[in-house]
Amino acid sequence: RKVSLIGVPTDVGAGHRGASMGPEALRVAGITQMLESMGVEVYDRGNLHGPANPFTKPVEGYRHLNEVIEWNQLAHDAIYTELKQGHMPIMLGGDHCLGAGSISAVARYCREQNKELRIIWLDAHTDFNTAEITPSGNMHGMPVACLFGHGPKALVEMSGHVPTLKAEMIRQVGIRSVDEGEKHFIHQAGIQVYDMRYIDEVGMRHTMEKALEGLHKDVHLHISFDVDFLDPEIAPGVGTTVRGGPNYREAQLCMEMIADTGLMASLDIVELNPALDVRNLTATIAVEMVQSLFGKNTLVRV
Ligand code: DIR
Ligand code: MN
Ligand code: MN
Ligand code: MN
Repeated sequence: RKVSLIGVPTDVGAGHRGASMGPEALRVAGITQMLESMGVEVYDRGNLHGPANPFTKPVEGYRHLNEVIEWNQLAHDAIYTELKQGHMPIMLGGDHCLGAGSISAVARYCREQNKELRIIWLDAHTDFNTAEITPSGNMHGMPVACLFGHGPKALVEMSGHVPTLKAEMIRQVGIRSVDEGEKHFIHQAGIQVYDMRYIDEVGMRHTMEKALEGLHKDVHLHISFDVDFLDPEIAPGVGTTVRGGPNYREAQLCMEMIADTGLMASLDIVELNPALDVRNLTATIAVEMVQSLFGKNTLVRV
């Protein structure tokens, strides 16, 4: 397997500074060495270069709109290039606004290849805000809405096909913070959300069985891993912690069940914020989660 690492060092979509240091923290935590130990051929493409964070207030519901668009276009282009070469792209974010560009590239590729697309969105948040309903103006809370056709034209149209996603293409897991307007909007859109209450009641195993239902060999499985999916007790290094997330074992099981499908074809790791981390613990745990996504098992699997 050939994997390309693409660092996208920006925090223009977030409310806190620091996610721009995420790519290097993941490298320091040994992501390349870990992947190599799993038998993967790793091509680290280094970091993309885009506009600085002006750290200004939102304008008409969007903070840093132009910078967000520019970074997303860069991410889109880089990820699409890797997919065309037959490499599995791993985007090292960067805040989650980049999900719009990244998934636009994946959707564009899938359309060309006649592949079915399935996204597993691991997050404490649904990221389904728009300029009209956002409480913050932070665009890391908006990528899913953009992919469903609601948002700035440049992002909504980035995949070359509007809307980029339909409800049947995405499952959200680990959700425990949804803003008031977002709640109604996500319901309207018909997205399948496995929130923490669901996970509490039926367990991670059944949750992932449901989320991964209906896959087959012509599916491109994309994982959008917002590190704030994890409980803050094990992952403090994120801008927007929400208590009550999956613990270490639950998160590992989630990743292992994704690995068992053998279908993961692209991955985003976003929202890691080294400025808020403790001795790179969160980056280290994120790398351990990715190791499970690549099929690490305790025992020989028969
Ligand atoms: C919140 C936070 N829903 C917002 N969103 C985050 O500002 O839109 N998403 N942190 O990852
Ligand atoms: Mn997110
Ligand atoms: Mn989140
Ligand atoms: Mn966030």
